[in-house]
Amino acid sequence: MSNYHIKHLEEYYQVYRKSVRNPEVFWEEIAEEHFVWRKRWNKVLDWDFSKPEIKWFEGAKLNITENCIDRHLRTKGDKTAILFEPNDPSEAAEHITYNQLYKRVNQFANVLKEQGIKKGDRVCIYLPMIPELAISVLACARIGAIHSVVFAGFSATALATRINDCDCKIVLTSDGSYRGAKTIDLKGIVDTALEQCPGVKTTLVAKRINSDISMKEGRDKWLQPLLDAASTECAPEIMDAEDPLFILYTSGSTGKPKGMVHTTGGYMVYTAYTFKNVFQYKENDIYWCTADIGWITGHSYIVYGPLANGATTVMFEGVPTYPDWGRFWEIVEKHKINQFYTAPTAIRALAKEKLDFVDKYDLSSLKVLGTVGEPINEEAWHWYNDNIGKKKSPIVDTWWQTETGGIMITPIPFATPTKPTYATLPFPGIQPALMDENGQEIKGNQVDGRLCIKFPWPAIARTIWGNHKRYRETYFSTFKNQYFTGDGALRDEVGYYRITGRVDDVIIVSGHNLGTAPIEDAINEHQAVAESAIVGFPHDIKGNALYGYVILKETGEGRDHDNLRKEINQIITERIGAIAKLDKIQFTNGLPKTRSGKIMRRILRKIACKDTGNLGDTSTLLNPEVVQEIMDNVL
Ligand code: 7RM
Repeated sequence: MSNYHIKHLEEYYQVYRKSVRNPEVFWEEIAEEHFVWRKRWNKVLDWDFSKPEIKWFEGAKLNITENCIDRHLRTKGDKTAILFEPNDPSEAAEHITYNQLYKRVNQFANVLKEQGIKKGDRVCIYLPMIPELAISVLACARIGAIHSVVFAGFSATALATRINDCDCKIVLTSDGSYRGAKTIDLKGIVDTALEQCPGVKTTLVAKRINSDISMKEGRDKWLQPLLDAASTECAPEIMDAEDPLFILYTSGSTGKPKGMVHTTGGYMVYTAYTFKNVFQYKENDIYWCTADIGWITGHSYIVYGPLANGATTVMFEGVPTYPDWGRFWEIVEKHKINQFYTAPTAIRALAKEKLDFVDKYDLSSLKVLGTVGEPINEEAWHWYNDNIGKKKSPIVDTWWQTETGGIMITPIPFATPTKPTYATLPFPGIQPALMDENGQEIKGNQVDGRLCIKFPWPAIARTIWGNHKRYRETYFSTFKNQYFTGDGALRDEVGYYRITGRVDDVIIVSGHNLGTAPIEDAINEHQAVAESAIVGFPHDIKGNALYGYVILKETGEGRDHDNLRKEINQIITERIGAIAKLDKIQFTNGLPKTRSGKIMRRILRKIACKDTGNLGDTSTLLNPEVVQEIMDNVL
């Protein structure tokens, strides 16, 4: 018998030991007992981190939507699969049952087929948090097309880069979206993006805000009439376990975004198993993850993990501030939410507001609270624990990444005693290692180092789309035979992990990963800018905010600095998105550089953080005099 559902600490340790002693037997039992396969695998695991090559359940055949939908119909066809809560609280929530989801996914799948989409084709999805988003994701999976969801807050340029990188044939979008009191012209953004995307022949447009948009003859088609005409039956495409399921882009510290490729069988097993245990989901529970499906958290823990367990998963279209700061808690009361999963940045923002916004609502349905996306500070942890969980709902601080596909280090609620700011223990099957600068593993407890994973798990991304070399170099070459996460961590006296943050040039702002290089590239496009460098500095709500040091060309001299700041942020918004805007921009005559010409970000970071007591080793600096100038003018 597999230990699909872990209920207490001793059981966790038993299961964990088994997962390390014999990973193949461990994962095989879970895969066998809890999923439907059209054909069994020949081999559970084949791997080599030096190539790197990782294959789980090789030879197995399946369709993930059969596991997420079809198999539940007999026993829970009338259960709500997706509970859609609109932006406007006065608009009725929509309960989509498993029976209805089956029909709507099949219709959408048939529409995609009619548009010429086949197994292996890439489909770009640029939709707001409306049911069509989840349904189109599943429709792609139904026919074996590879979905590439692009978060609908990204700009036209960012969208075009992602469309072109993986040669999407089609874009699924909407006439617009609601975001609190605002509407956003998504279709206009798509139109701009597609000027640079010759490969896209078709767009399907969902109606959401009923705006008057222009439709390009021969390319743009309204979605609804096509759906209405389509059959509600669509046989699932039978996929190999290692066939790609989706591509999802994540920022790197350099270069363009990386299209992480996730495959079918292992991803399904891992996201389902983690969902069940991390949220202790029981039949009839209502589960809500506030993320957007445009991020990995939404893929794994709004769509695939919950649906593979036959759960009810809430999709929220709006924002935490609309119509007021009580919206999250109003929804918790209204739908009697049992598991609530959000990000530290949201918690910090909510904690700044009056407690009245919380206390007005009955939160007694809550059983488990989750957080993800960045380290949660002690203060936010206690606010969440005291005011939302009323000290009775365990907080699961879940550490994981786009690349890991699923939750890696986390408490198991009611089993693992929690500790503020600690993600605690590795999930079964996960073998973390802390490494020192010389590439040696640091054993024992009360130590800190760079966080690596020694052994594959079923949901690890298999490659970067079109660039396997970059995959190897980014994740498998810093430490021999280890997957390197890019994070630093410490391990306390009982073996609990605390993630301390990125050790590379990725900055996490409000839970969004931002690489410094693409932002600097955008700034440098301004005709008055000669050079720039970005660092993070602590911010009450966002966790980190961005600080930019900018050197102007002669053409920029004497210009109005405030105006330049606006223009720089405007370029960033156009090239990347508003999430990458700089909070502070300091104009300077130079940047501290090493002799080999590398900007010493370490120093810039300390200055931006007002932590200049000890700047560390500056002996390799080519131009030490600029440091003082920068310090004198810090914002
Ligand atoms: C799921 C997600 C990944 C990066 C990761 C960390 C940071 C995520 C936590 C966290 C501390 C956490 N995917 N991170 N969760 N840091 N505690 N519980 O966020 O690809 O967008 O980001 O986020 O630095 O490497 S992601």
